Amino acid sequence: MTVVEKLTSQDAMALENQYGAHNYHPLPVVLSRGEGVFMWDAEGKKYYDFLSAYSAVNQGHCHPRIVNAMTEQAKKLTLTSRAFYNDMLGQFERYATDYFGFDKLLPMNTGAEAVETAIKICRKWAYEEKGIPEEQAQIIVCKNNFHGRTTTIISFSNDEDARKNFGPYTPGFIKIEYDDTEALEKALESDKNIAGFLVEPIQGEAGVYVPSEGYLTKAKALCKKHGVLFIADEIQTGIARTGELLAVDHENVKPDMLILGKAISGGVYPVSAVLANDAVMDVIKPGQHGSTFGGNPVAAAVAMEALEVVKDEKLAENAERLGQQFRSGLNDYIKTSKIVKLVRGKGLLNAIVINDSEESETAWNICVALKENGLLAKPTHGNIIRFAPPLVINEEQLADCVSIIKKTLKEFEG
Ligand code: IF1
Repeated sequence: MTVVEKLTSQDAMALENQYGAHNYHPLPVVLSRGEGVFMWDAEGKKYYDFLSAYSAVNQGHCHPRIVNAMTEQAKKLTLTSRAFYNDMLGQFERYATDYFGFDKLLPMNTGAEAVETAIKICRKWAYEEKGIPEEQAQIIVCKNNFHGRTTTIISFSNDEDARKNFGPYTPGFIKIEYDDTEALEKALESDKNIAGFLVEPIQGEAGVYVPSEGYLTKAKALCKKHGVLFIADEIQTGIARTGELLAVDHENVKPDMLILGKAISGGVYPVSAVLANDAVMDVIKPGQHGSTFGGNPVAAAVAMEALEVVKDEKLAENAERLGQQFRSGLNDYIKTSKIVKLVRGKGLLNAIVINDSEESETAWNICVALKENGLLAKPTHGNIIRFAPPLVINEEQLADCVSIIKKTLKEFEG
């Protein structure tokens, strides 16, 4: 007997409120179906998805090829653990290392797990290859970073909501200003125990901060000069989101370690990975790292198909072209707007900044009104609204969404 029942939106929200931890404050909408750029709520109302599960659904909701890859593999073999080999993981590792241009891949499940994995590899490399004294490794991170929610990762966050009362915190991190190569150079010169520099090529959660042209190039060069690993967290900016396969590709920068998650599986299944060349990845020996589900056959099948879809459907090119169309449409509106200060972003990772204080409810209220008008988005910090539709969106749908956004913003122009 199935325990799943058809719920009204009200019932579904009441159940979550009563039986679920209150670790989120969702927009008051209950979704029950997704297809491509659309989602439908429990009453059948249709919405454009302009969040894409924070860029995990780049290939569009329930992409038939990716869902099929999952269901076919799930009928054969779902999980072996890494105590034994399986016939899918090696194929995924070969496929993905060729796809992104690295020697090796370490498979995990969530983004935070992959970030933690990269931190562990970086530290181990520092002790065993660079000769930094044990327990002394330092990793440089940027202020206003978002790399996940584990205890170590929030240890180097400066977002009080993310870190307050979760101590004691993991040491070994140095915070510098984002998009500031002088600050990076100063930190690299100030401490001989620097192991790595962990950075988001665009700071997503902070409010889609696109760094200056050349920042990544200069940062990589400084890391190379000081024998420090350049670690790119492309969990949100990767997989074609910003108009290139990776955000670092806009500057042709090759990280020493690449961290992927979210859309590597098209949002169908939790898959994440760290990629690096042998000189770095080979510091990890049997028994030193792993996870129950990391590298499972379903994850392997799903990720290969999800990445193949990105290429076949030219999603990076689509994101580049439609991102230009989106920003031009919004910039046209901003010329005469009192409430929207600017639009910024790359590809189809964009955000508008509302001309109000961080504490104001305006951005939230605009998102509630957008929902009423059939488009789902959510504010990041306070007065910034992120717009990130699935990359399969077409010109006509994008134009329709720009009209919805303009129409809704007009309701708040006073
Ligand atoms: C939530 C934010 C985005 C990420 C980057 C690592 C991770 C994320 C650059 C960790 C995850 C998610 C987490 C999700 C909401 C979303 C988010 F608002 F939290 F900050 F996208 F900006 N690196 N970001 O963006 O990956 O462990 O979640 O798989 O926590 O609600 P994860």
